[in-house]
Amino acid sequence: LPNQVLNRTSFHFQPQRNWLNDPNAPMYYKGFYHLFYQNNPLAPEFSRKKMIWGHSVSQDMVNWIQLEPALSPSEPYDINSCWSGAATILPDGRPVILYTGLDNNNRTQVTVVAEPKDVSDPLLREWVKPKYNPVMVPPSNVYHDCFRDPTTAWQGEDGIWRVLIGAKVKDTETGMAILYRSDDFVKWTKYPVNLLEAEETGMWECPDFFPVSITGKEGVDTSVNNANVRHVLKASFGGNDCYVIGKYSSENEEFLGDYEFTKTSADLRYDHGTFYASKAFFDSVKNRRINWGWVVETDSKEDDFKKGWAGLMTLPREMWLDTSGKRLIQWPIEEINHLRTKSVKLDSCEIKTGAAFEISGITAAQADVEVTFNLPSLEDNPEILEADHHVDDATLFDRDSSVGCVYGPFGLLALASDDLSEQTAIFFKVIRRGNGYAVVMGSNEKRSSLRDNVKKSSHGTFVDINPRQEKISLRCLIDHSIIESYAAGGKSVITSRVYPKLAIGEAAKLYVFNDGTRGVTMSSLEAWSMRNAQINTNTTY
Ligand code: DQQ
Repeated sequence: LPNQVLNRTSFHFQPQRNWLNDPNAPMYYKGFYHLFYQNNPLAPEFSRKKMIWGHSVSQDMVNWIQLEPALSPSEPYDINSCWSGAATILPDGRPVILYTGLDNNNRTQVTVVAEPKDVSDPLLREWVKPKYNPVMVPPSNVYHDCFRDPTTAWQGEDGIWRVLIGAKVKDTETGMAILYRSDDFVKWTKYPVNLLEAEETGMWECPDFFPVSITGKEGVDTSVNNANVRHVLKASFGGNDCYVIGKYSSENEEFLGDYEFTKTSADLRYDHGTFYASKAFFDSVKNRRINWGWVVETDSKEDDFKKGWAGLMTLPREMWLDTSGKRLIQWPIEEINHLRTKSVKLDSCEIKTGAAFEISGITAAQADVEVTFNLPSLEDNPEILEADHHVDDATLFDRDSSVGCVYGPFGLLALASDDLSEQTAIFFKVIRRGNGYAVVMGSNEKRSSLRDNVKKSSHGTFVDINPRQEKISLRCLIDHSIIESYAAGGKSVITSRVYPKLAIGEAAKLYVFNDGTRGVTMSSLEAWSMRNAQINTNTTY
């Protein structure tokens, strides 16, 4: 088998063949979870001519059955593609989709309603487009190709429906979420004031808007608004999914964010790696909010044609507000743990400076790893690297630029070959900042593959914990060519897409390493082999 084929994942959502991008309209309906997605069914590349909605169903969000496409171009208003959108469950339980049609007039982006043909079918196999479509067209201050991606709609206390559309103001770089309102889900009127906008951020794609509880992990349905919730507005721009937490009032039609988008690393991000165009939904079965994100390939188009497929979803992530109220926490849904099989467990031990020791006994190419570290003697040490204006983010977040800094880089080497010529380091560094210490997390792809023509980035971020008081925890889900890394119980997340040439199948290894000049304590490590999930293998049509 060509190496590229061996990079296929075993428990991440993807179609059997060809192209996937954005998740669309995730929902739960009559016993099934539904996931729709942007799909070119004819080739492993984005189609500039015709994109459709792929559709799969599942009872656990781990194993999936592929159904026939849900939406395909058929009408003058969507003849050139069915782009992203979302589902809303109406008060009587019927689901309805709002999506982006690319019309027959210069591919103008319009908003289209689709309804299930038969609401008694739990699989929702057939969707119809009512005669009154399209229901929204770009307003005069927006170009025809900057108006798309309707959110899940919500009802205010007045019973009126609201929805957001991602857009950009003509001839500027001001991105915005335009608010539309409707009494009947048919006739939609633009509200004169945007729910949110920000200069210099460019086109906002795939906005999302939902409440989060301030009292616990439980999710809340999209129309809920009271003193116990705050709201999250997410927009995809500049290659990242950025979010603002704030207070929303439907009465004043106002969202007061705690800060503003800047299109810099100051923005809060769902994920600091390869991740885009995510979409969240409320799971009424387990009372939780779940987010799906798209992970693009970072190899070449030629490689994608050799593989015959391109694009995956992250694992579905439960999302809730951190007790600080300052950020969201994300964690793979508990159902993923059912794939755990053979495990290894290590007792607390010291990871000496320069060490790299192998964690054997599991399938390292397909694994779930949980590890915690602590720094026994983190005293006031002037030798510890200081984050001042001399150290920019690129240096700070790069593994190699600080080999030998006192604490770190230490962490895991995933998808590594036995000679370590291939390895993806997921690591921490502890640095001095202000009067205290800060923890940096990174995922370094520079040595991830001996192959050329694949992108090898260094991703990084700060982790919001105090290393003097808290252990530094990391969970990595490794699946052949993707590594999802969750630090501090999901406070910071980095997804890496890597394409090893040697570290494939049985030859892939996992190591714990420490390149700092001081030892660190690994207080616990548990790792599991992961079973294959059944993902879209049995097509029913
Ligand atoms: N992808 C869709 C658009 C959306 C973009 C087209 C984001 O609707 O804005 O496939 O990745």
